[in-house]
Amino acid sequence: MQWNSNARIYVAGHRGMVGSAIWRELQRQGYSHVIGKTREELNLLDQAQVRKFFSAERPEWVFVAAARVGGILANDRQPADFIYENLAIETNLIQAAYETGVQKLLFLGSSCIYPKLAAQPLREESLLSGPLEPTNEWYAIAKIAGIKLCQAFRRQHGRDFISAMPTNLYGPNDNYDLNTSHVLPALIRKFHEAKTQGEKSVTCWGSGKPLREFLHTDDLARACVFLMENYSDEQFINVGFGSDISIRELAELIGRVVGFEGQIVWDTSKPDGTPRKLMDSSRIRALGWRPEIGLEEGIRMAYTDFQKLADGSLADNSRIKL
Ligand code: GFB
Repeated sequence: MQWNSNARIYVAGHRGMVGSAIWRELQRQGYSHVIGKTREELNLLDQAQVRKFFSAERPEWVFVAAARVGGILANDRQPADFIYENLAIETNLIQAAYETGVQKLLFLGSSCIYPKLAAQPLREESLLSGPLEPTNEWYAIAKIAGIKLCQAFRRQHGRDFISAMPTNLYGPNDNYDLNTSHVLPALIRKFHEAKTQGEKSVTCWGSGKPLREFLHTDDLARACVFLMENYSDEQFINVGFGSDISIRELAELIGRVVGFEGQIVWDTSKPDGTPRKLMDSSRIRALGWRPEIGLEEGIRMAYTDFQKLADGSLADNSRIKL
């Protein structure tokens, strides 16, 4: 069921990896009135600015794709930034959406909200059933609070605010800064630079044993628009790919795609994090959504994007920290 195609739709975080994918999907589906604000135009940490923006623009749909995100090391090293900024962004957006009568809001969390050792695949019911993964509990608690905010505004005020929990993501506009990025973009960059610089080996973090599930952001964007058009429930909903891969196999796959033939070395002084976080996505699959981009195909697409950044042929690569 498509919403009216000229609904006023605000995508918070529209220039990030997830927000830009949602933006492209909305345009693909013919939504013509999509609003985005850069950090310079609207500081989402400033409640007064957010209230002023919502009062002026009066969006009818809101996608909360803005967040302070990062890989395992960034989360572990900057706990205050990850918990404070994500709490501030989500409380400012959700409160302003309530105050200005936004008709529907989709909040995006992450698979790290689940307990470190929860039964796999991760079902939504396992939320808060055990201790979190220490390296990202700060981000996880902020995202759990976001889910609860949406549920509370539905219970107390009848607002149609929903939440989706994506698995590990990758795609265009990803972050390639090796200190703050997630594993997939980090390894694309590491293997590319090792190949172009004739290095003999690439160093990856941890043991390589953890398993991770990866979903391309174009598939997530299709799920987000699908949920906005078709889902209205207090229950938050997992959005996963459906299978996972060890970090070691991922490194070997990315090495093959990039064409690096040297050695892979494992730096076990770096944390492994959660041993596994494969999501049970049967709820959204039962509604009719399916991922369409396989991992190898997606990695090839991501590598092509990275090469455009690396050789500077992408006009605006200021947003990607290389
Ligand atoms: O993607 P990643 O940083 O985050 O790490 P998580 C995934 C696994 O890849 C870990 C290993 O076991 C890392 O040790 N790894 C190997 C690497 N080489 C590298 C490398 O060069 N860079 C990085 N980054 N990892 C995140 C959470 O957990 O998942 C976030 O910290 C968020 O909050 C995100 O929830 C979805 O998958 O472990």
